Amino acid sequence: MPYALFRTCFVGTVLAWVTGAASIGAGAAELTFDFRIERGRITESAPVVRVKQGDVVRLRWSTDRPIVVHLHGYDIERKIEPGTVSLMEFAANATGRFPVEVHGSAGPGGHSHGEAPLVRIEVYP
Ligand SMILES: [Cu+2]
Repeated sequence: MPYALFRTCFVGTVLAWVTGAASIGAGAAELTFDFRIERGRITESAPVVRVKQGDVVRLRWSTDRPIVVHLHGYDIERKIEPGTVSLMEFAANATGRFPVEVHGSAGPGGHSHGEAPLVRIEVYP
């Protein structure tokens, strides 16, 4: 499955880069947010995560059923399984508003989305 292999390589690169940024840590905060997904929705209504550019952001996901979530812009995808916590970690170097969406099971590389994003990440300069 070439697409999956590409994903794995890409995520490995990003994580190594985040670790480097965190060790420099010039005033950047490290922020962790926990989200619980039930029936494909976040249990709170459309949360917005607001961070500053350069912050190291960790999103921790749990779910009541298998689901794939995708952080647009930063292009981080995670498959989340019930009974585990999946981590998305990134340095918020790009400013703007980035939706996290649920991916449909349209096969590798498929890109179908639900109606509204689960969460919006807002990165301010
Ligand atoms: Cu997507």
